Amino acid sequence: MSLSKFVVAALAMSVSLTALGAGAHDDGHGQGATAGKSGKVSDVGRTINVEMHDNYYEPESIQVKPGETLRFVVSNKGNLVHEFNIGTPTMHEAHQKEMMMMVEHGVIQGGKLNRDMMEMDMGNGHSMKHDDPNSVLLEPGESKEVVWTFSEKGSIEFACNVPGHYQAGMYGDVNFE
Ligand SMILES: [Cu+2]
Repeated sequence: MSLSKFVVAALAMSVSLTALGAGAHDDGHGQGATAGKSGKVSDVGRTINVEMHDNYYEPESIQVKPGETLRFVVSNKGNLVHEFNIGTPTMHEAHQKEMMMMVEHGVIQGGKLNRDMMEMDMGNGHSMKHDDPNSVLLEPGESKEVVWTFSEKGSIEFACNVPGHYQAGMYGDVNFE
């Protein structure tokens, strides 16, 4: 599909998406079931500052207790768009396909994000909004918070699913005490 056709289709679809409301995507329960859930600010016990560089995180791993709620203050110190996403390896793999689409549609362009386009629907009921509670997607110089309650012990990583970044080593382990 050409870009102009995509835009027209996306505009048409966004009307119906708005009518449905964003509720279906807000809670993230479906995919967050094994990684934890969106946390309450009042439950935050610790704050962890995470720096994103090209292409690695600082710190490279974190230590948590099962059920602990953390506030992550995530800053992009690199020159490229980066993501901080908490999930299982399977979740990250699935998300990498979505991120590939975002690059193909010009939503992610190296160091820039097209936020207008992120509002649009891709034609399959998903938007490229990227507003799941377990992740933030940031341009260079941006900073945002994620408040997350971890579940029981599991195989959980924080990762950047911008195409090529995970493969370049941009992920870190969540180690349970
Ligand atoms: Cu990245």
